[in-house]
Amino acid sequence: MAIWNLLWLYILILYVNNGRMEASHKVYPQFQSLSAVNIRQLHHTAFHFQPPKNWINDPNGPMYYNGIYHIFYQYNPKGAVWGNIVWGHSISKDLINWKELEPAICPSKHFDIDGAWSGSTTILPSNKPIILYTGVDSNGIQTQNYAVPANLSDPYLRKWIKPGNNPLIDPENGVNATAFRDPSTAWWLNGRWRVLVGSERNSRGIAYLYRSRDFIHWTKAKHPFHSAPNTGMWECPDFYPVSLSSKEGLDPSYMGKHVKHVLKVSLDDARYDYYTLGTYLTNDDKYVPDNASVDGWAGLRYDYGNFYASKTFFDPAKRRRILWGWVNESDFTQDDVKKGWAGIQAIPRIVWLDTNQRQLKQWPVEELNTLRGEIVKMSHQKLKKGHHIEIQGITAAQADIDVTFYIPSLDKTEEFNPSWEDAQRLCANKGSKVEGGVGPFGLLTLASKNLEEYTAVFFRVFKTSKKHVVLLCSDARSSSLEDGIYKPSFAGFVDVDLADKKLSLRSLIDHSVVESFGGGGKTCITSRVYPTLAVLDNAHLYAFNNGDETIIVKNLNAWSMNKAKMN
Ligand SMILES: *[C@@H]1O[C@H](CO)[C@@H](O)[C@H](O)[C@H]1NC(C)=O
Ligand SMILES: *[C@@H]1O[C@H](CO)[C@@H](O)[C@H](O)[C@H]1NC(C)=O
Ligand SMILES: *[C@@H]1O[C@H](CO)[C@@H](O)[C@H](O)[C@H]1NC(C)=O
Ligand SMILES: *[C@H]1O[C@@H](CO)[C@H](O)[C@@H](O)[C@@H]1NC(C)=O
Repeated sequence: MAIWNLLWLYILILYVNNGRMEASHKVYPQFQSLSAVNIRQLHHTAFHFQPPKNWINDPNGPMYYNGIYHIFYQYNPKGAVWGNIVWGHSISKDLINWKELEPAICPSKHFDIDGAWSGSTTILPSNKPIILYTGVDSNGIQTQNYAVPANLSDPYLRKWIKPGNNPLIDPENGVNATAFRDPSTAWWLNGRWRVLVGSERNSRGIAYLYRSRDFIHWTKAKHPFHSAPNTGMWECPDFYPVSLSSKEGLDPSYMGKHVKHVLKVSLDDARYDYYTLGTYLTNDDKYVPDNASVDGWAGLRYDYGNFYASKTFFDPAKRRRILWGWVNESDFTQDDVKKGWAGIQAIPRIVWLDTNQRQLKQWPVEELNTLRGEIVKMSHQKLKKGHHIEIQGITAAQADIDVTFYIPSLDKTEEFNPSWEDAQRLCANKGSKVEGGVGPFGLLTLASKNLEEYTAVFFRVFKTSKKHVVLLCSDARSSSLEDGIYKPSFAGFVDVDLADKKLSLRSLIDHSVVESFGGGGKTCITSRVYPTLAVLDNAHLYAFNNGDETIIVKNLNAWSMNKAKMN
C-alpha cells in the first residue's frame, strides 16, 4: 500500500470514529458530500438494484403506473454515506433493467428542509398517483406531506410538486414529534381513506391510523391501529390483504371474505423487518394479530439477514404483490467511501400466504429469469459425508442456483434442545463444518479454490418428540479474509414437515450479496460479503455435506447471470 493510501486510510479511521447518530443512521458530515472519484468494481453487484454511485437506503413509494414500474429510494446524490437525503427515482418495464431519472423530491420547504424521508404512493381513483412522505424541519419535527406529478401526460412522471397546503399531518395530540414517520400506502373503506404512520411512545411501538374523505384533511383515530410494548420505534409500517386461496396479490382496499391481513413494521432497535398475520376488524378499525403470530423480536421476519425498511405494492399488470427491501453494506464506512457506493435493494419478490396460513412465502419476480445465461445441471448426485462437489461451468460470482436435496433417511437426525430457539446462535454453534446427523448440507458460495473463503448456505435437520426442526443458515463468518467486518451467521427455521424428505434452496449470488430462499420461499436470508480471493473469475461454487446421512442432490440448475441494465 502506498504511503498516501495509508495516510488516507488513517484520516478516514479518525473521522469514522466520530460518527454520530441521526434517525438510526450514523452520520459522517465530512463524507456526506465527498464525491467518488472512481467506483470500485470488485464487489459491485451486476443485477441488484442500485444507482451508478453513492448511498441509498429505504425503497420508497414503489408503484406500477401506465405500463411502467417506478421505484423511489432514499438517496444521497453527493456521497457514499447517509446524508443530503432526496427521493431518487428510477423506472423500468420489467423490474430488473432500470433507467435513472432526476430525483423526485428534494428538501426545499420549511417542513422538509432537514429531510425528505420515506413514504409511499397511493393510486387515487381516475388513475392519479400521489406520494405521502415524511418531511423533517429544522427542529427535527416530523410531518406527513404529499407530492403529485407535475404532468400526468409525462409517461415517466419525472417532476413532482409539493402543493401549498402541506404538511397534511402534524404530530399533534401527544404524538412524539421526533418519532412520527413513514406513511403507508392508503386504503379505502366505508367512504374514507386510511393511512398508517409509524411511531414510538415509552418504548411502545405504534402504528397510528389516520382517516380522510378527500386525502387532504386527515384525522387521527382515537386508538392506534396496532401497537406493542417494548418493541421501540416502528418504522415503515406496511399493511395489506393476502388471499387465503391463491398466490394472486390483492389491491390494498380489497376487503373480501377470504383474506387475512399482514402488518409489517421495521423495528428500529433491531434493524430487521417483522410481520404478523392477523385480522382486520373493520368495525373497530383495528388490526389483531393471530394468536400464533407474535409482535416484536420473537416474530416472523421477511428475511433473516440484511433486509430492512421494506415496502410492498400491488402490481395490477400481473396481479401480484411485490416486496422491495433495502440491503445495507456490512463493510466499513471507509470501504464505502473508497468504493463510492453503499446499499442495494434486494431482488423484488412476490409475496403470498403459505397454504399453512402461518406465514408468508416469497420468490424472486419471474422477470429475473430473463438474465439467465449458460446453464449447468446436476441430478441424482450423491453427497457423502465430508464431500464437496464443484459446480463448474458457470460464472460463480454472478449466478442463480436452484437445487432440491433429497434426504434418503431421517434416522440419524440429532435431537433438538428446546433452548435452541435463537436460530442465529444455533447456526454459530453448529456451523457448516460441525458434523451432524442430517446435515449440515448445502452450498458453499463465493468460495475460493482452496476454501480459504466461502459463504456457506446450508440446512441442518433436528428432531423433537413431535416433529422435525429445520435450520437454514447463511453463514458469513468465513466469507472474507478481511478482519473486523460484520460477518454474522444469519439463520432462520424453515417450517416444513419433511414428509417428502425434500428440501429446496435457491440462491442468487451477485459478487457481494448472497440472497437465499429456503423451502420454496418459506425462509429467506440475505448476506452481504466481501471476499478478497473468491472474486470475479476466481469465485467457485460447491455443494457439500458434513452430516452422517448421505444426501442426494436430486436436481440442481445453476445459471450464469447476465448483467442488468442498471441506471
Ligand atoms: C407534459 O408531458 C407531455 C408528454 O411528455 C408533453 O408533451 C407536454 O408538453 C408536457 N406538458 C408540460 C406542461 O410540460
Ligand atoms: C420520542 O422519540 C425519541 C426519538 O426521536 C425518543 O428518544 C424518545 O424516547 C421518544 N419519547 C417518548 C416519550 O417515547
Ligand atoms: C386467541 O387467544 C385468545 C386469548 O387467549 C382467545 O380468547 C381466542 O379464542 C384465541 N383465538 C384463536 C383463534 O385461537
Ligand atoms: C447493516 O449493517 C450492519 C453492519 O454495520 C449493522 O449491524 C446493521 O444494523 C445495519 N442494518 C441496518 C438496517 O441499518
